[in-house]
Amino acid sequence: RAIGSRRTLVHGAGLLVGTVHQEVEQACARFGGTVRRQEEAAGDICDGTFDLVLALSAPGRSTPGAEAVSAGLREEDGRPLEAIGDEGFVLAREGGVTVVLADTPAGLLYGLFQVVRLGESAFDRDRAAELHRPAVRRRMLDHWDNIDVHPVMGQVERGYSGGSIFWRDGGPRGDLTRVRAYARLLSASGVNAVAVNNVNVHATETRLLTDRLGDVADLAEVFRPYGIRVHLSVNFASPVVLGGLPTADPLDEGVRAWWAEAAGRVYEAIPDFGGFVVKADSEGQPGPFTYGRSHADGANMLAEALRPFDGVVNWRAFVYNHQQDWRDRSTDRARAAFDHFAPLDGEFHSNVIVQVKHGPMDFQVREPVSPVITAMPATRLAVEFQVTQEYTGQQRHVCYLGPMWSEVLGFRPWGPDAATVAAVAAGGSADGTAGGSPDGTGGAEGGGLVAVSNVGDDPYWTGHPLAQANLYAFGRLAWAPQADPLAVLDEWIDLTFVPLVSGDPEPLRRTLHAMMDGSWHSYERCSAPLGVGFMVRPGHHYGPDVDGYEYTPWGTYHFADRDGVGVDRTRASGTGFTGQYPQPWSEVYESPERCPDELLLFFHHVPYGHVLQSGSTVAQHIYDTHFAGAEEASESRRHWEKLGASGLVEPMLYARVLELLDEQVRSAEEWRDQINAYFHRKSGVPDALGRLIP
Ligand code: GCW
Repeated sequence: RAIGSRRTLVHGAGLLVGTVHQEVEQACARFGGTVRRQEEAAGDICDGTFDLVLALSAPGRSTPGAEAVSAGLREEDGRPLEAIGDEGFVLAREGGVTVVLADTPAGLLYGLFQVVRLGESAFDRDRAAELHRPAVRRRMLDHWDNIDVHPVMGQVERGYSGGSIFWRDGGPRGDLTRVRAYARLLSASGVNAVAVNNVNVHATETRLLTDRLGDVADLAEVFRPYGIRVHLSVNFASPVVLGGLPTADPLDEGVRAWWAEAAGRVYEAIPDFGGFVVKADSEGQPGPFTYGRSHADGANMLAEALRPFDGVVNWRAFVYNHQQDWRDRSTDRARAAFDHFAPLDGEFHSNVIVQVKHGPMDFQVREPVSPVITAMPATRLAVEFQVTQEYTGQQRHVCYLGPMWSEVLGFRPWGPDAATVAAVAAGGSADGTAGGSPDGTGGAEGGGLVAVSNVGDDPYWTGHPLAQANLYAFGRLAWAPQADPLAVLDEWIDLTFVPLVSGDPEPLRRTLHAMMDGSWHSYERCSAPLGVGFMVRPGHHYGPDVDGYEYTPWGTYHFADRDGVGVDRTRASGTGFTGQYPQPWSEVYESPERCPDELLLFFHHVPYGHVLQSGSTVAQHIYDTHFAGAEEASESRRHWEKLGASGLVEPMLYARVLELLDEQVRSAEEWRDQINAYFHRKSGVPDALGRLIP
């Protein structure tokens, strides 16, 4: 409404400027304002004819009034601002006009969305001028969507929001209206790249590279006006599977020529194609190991095919032995990514991005930061998060993940005065933070942030309506990793709910904060304790099964016995994983006294009576947190019920969330009873408060 009720000028040429114009036009159609489009500069843009001016100031072309807008702004180091930069924008008040100025059309679009976020306050008389730039250049969502419905994984692997929004019945969805709305949603949150198919590339999906390429081009067409580039997950064995070659050996000339030609065809169909995503030699996917080649050989071969077109390869570091002998205590899955990739630092081409999961295991509710992030200063690294809640409640539990990602992004793996994880992902980014090395300088260009999407064809997009906040938070934190995740949540509440509420939105805002602010910690209290991870039902990964993975080949163990629990990953007596960290963390994690409580069982096997830094013992901590976790689920449900009585939320939405909260309460009690009973029986330690443990 803030925009749609005003007089707006959109100034500049190009596809994305057209999108800005269209957005404003649609808002005006609803709220009675006016919009004018001007391709070339004419007259002073701040002369008062308009309330809002969105102007492109391409270098070499002067926009009257533009100098005044950016004149007062300086770079962080005090120099006068010379360029706003790709995707950035200036937001200022000048002569009673709100002005958004950008060097590129994408910047203008992001500026428009910022005005939408601010609402009326974008028109406050004495707003100071602000410069906005994304900290991270590539902000990408990966879809684990299959075209066909997979017999075990369904259509969307680890998807909890219905079917794919891209694919249906073995082909593309004819109607891409929803994809268009999705593109708009992503762009408004700051995302600028999307991979449209699962990293486990099955038979039909392999063909997206060749005879089904047109389907990808159709999607790219829809994403393009929102500044989003499309990427494709490819099958490393494509030359064999699609090309009929006898080998997919990355050093084979025929194979290299095949990929070069395939890449050429992709760019003919999609000139702004982003690049390939590859899961190789992982969980059964083909890869260079088959031919005795390294992951650098494999990634570089694809990088060379993409190089003439400026494409990138997102090569995943999620490589480990999933057929491990559980009796062998020396193999440690946590070590695998580092062991495979750290020795290859410096060998990857500059258009290879090594994509590292944020933790060394697999998107658990609590993990330390992956040491790979510290180990490859000469490699472009991307850090990967999981928006889809595979291990964090599967969009049946409320679990706002913004605080977790924010903690990871702000973590300083080289100690308190050194670079953050965000700086590594950002690299030599627009805001001047360079990562990849302890002092935050001199590292390779950053590879960005990537997350697995939680979106499907569900009417609420994300299954659980409140899980939308995670999608939004990923985009916003990728743009500004230092942002306060609770302020981001507040933005999401404002944009999503407040427009629907007639009357005072405060009770709604308070309720959602009460339910969501601490929900990540609450889920942590419900599930596997003290960083030990897993304890989920094998296969689908929902609900408790303490020993579900204990005697399996997957490498995810807790080693609980009658005396204690946890994985000894020390150098002194365990797998030596702590040695993959630089100082000070290699020392901190090595010591059971100094290791943070929440990661104790990730790094140490300790007796049940071990006293935590909190003063509690391991056994008592397990009981207390699980009683608390279940109670918090009930409390969350009570908050929502109260809101229902107030009539502030629409009945369908209210009912959907209530139904999910019923399940959350049931599931949290199941976790409480199984985890507590298991450790009570194993340890024989009584609960200090004498509560009933089944
Ligand atoms: O977390 C695991 C999931 C797999 C997934 C894999 C990966 C796409 O259980 O379903 O496969 O990670 O990240 O490749």
